[in-house]
Amino acid sequence: MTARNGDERRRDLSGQGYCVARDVLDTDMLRRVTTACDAALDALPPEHLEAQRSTGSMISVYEDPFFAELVAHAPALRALRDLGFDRPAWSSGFIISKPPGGPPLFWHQDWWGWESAHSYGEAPQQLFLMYYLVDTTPENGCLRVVPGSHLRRHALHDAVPDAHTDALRRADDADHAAYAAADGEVDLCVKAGDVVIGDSRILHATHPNASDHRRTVITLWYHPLFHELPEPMRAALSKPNPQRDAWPESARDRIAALIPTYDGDADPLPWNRTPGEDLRASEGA
Ligand SMILES: O=C(O)CCC(=O)C(=O)O
Repeated sequence: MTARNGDERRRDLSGQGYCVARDVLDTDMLRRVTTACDAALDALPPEHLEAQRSTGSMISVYEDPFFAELVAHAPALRALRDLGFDRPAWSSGFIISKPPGGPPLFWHQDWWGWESAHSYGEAPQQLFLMYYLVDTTPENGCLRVVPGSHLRRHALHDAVPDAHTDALRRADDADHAAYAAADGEVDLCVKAGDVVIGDSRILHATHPNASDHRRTVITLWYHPLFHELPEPMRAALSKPNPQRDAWPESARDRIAALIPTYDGDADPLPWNRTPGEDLRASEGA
């Protein structure tokens, strides 16, 4: 994929649901992030990977305050600013590592706010920043996406209404539609240190990892227009966070400007990860 300028990336994100910012991690930061991830992965009990065979590991970045540095990484915040988002908030993140021989990740989307009419409009509620620590290819488990599926219904929305089930995580049935080729899918191969920025509503999956090496990604969840979100959504995102509170002060200070806060009295939006009928197949359909 050739490098895209800021305007093109903005158009890619709103129309296709994703864009790529190049070289967001320099060699030193890439090495430090890889060291932190490898330490967390090497400490995992085997049961963890068995329960998450399709995903690979699922380790919260709150487990290591080092990741505050990545959350507040200036080049990443610049990439968001270039997209028009200069007041992002950040809520969570995970180290997701597909071991050699790992099966494909199931098709899914990650947004949980489908109870709100806001989730059916163009503005993004939540973005992922996915940092791959090795160059990705279809052979080692690169990301697959269905462009435009953040705004338009796709057959997968009905075939796999909520993919986050234990059976799909374990990859019990390799022939399930959740792992199959999908209409309109594209491979998203990137270089180590690039970041894929995507709308949390986009349908995405991965290829299996047929290489001899770990394929690790860190997914961080930002809310690019937090201050414009409906109050119940802001209330849900601003709930107390004991894991974050347990970070040392230096780590909390680093991310202080990114902490979602809401001081109104709206009830938090209920969690619903299944898009309703208002997600239409195409405009006017
Ligand atoms: O493992 C990957 O490449 C994708 C991870 C993913 O789907 C996610 O973080 O939502």
